Amino acid sequence: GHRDAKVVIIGCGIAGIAAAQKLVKAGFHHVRILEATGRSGGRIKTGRIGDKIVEIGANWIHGPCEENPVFCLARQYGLLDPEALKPENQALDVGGHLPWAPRFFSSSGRELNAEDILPAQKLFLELINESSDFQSQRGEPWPSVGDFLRAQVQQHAAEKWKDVDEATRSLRLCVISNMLKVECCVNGTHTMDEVSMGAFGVYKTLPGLDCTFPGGYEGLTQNLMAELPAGLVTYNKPVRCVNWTSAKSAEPVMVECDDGQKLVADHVIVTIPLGYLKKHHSTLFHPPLPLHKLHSVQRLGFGTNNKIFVEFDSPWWDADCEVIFFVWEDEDAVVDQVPDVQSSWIKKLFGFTVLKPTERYGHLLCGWISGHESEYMETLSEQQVTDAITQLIRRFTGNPIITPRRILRSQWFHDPWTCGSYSNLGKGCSEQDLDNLMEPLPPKGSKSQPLQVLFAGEATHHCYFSTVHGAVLTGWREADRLISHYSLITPSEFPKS
Ligand code: 6YU
Repeated sequence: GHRDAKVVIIGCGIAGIAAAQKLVKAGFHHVRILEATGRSGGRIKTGRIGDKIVEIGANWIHGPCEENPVFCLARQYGLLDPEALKPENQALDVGGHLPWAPRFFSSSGRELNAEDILPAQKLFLELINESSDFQSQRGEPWPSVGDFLRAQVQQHAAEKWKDVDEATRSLRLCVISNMLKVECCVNGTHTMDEVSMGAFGVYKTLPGLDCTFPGGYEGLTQNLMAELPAGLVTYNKPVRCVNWTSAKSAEPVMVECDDGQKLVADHVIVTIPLGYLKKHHSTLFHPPLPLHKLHSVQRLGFGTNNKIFVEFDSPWWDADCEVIFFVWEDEDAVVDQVPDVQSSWIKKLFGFTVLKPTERYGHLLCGWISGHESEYMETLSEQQVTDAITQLIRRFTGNPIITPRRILRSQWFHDPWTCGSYSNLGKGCSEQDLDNLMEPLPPKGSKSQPLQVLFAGEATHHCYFSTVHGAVLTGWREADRLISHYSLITPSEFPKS
């Protein structure tokens, strides 16, 4: 029965924690989590710059509303600001876009006039929405979102902006390049040229104005962990191989750890990030993954998005400013990649969000950078990154004396247990790939023991992939899969509550 079933969960990120919570509540007595690192939370990772709390990983609750499990848990644990709990806040639907009043600075060291660039912002937003709607149409008329956007923008500029003076038209195109870089960060991709057009609308947003955890996102994982039995998680225990069987036998799964320890289990829930699976699938599973599953692991995208926190003694931006964009005046070709990563990686950084409120964060900005440029940034020393950021800000503001006090950056690509930031639907992907990824082993139709290996984690959610709420729901989904499996065979054994 389910009480005796041995369940091993690999990974103590939010998906693994959510799965454990649900199984334990349902009366499973032999649940354990094996975690490679010395901490829980995975890509939920709260850090400090000086005495200020910052998020190295997940930042917002995307779409805080009743349907969002992260919002409901955070509210239950008392982790949110009163503002975020207001019904008005939950009702606001911005369709996943950042509802901020932006400031634009250009590479020639001047602040740009909002009216000059408003048409570019409007056009870009329209085209992004159109990209999402393509899902409902048949076929894939454009190879990627990037190809679509570039073609549409260039056509629009030639037809609708032909009477606009040359300098303004060029500037608008440069603004669009900047917005493409923002979109790369949102999607966790190197370039929008790698994001599937046909599948862009698969990702769904929830209503509610995105909010943050004033005491840190880790409050969520800590509260959930506190409800689990002590000793359920074994830390510093990387799993090397999951031995399952496709043969007709009742043999349980054998999990082999890096330190040589071997554990048997009836069921293993794998919550390992897609980035790690891409790199290590051939050694992680024995026998190897079935081909359809392997191909989906390879096809689905997993990109890098990093943050660079920059602290100042005094602000060089206005008190009401929430986001600062940097527009390169040589980028009117509608581009989201730099010509040479080593010499110009910094051009990929789209700008900064301002951490608010000032009483809590002081004068702290968060820079965002995605893609190969971001992966290269990770290899540089903190001093090299500081120098590049300082030069960039001085150039764009025209103020030659601005000097950061200190910086702190994330390095998700070189994190050996994550190998990037989050998943996206790459070129040629469809919902079928997400279905393949979440399908348990052995695959349907097999005669061997069912539900040996189950798959949860951010990248396995069919419409909320790349988010914390998506990850929570996948942990619960796989726990439910086991719960209903056992309730079908031994319904009387379940607690009545
Ligand atoms: C969100 C946000 N957010 C910014 C940045 C990042 C992410 N996300 P985990 O990795 O947590 O756990 C796996 C564990 O497994 C881990 O502990 C490993 O150590 C362990 N492990 C690995 N290998 C192992 C082995 N061999 N043996 C044992 N253990 C092993 N999400 O809701 N709001 O603001 C952001 C952001 C920089 C890096 C984010 C955000 C993503 C979440 O962090 C992430 O999904 C979950 O934490 C994953 O949990 P998990 O348990 O699955 O894995 C149109 C369209 C667009 C589509 N995208 C739009 C949405 C935008 C996404 N937003 C992201 C934005 C930010 C800023």
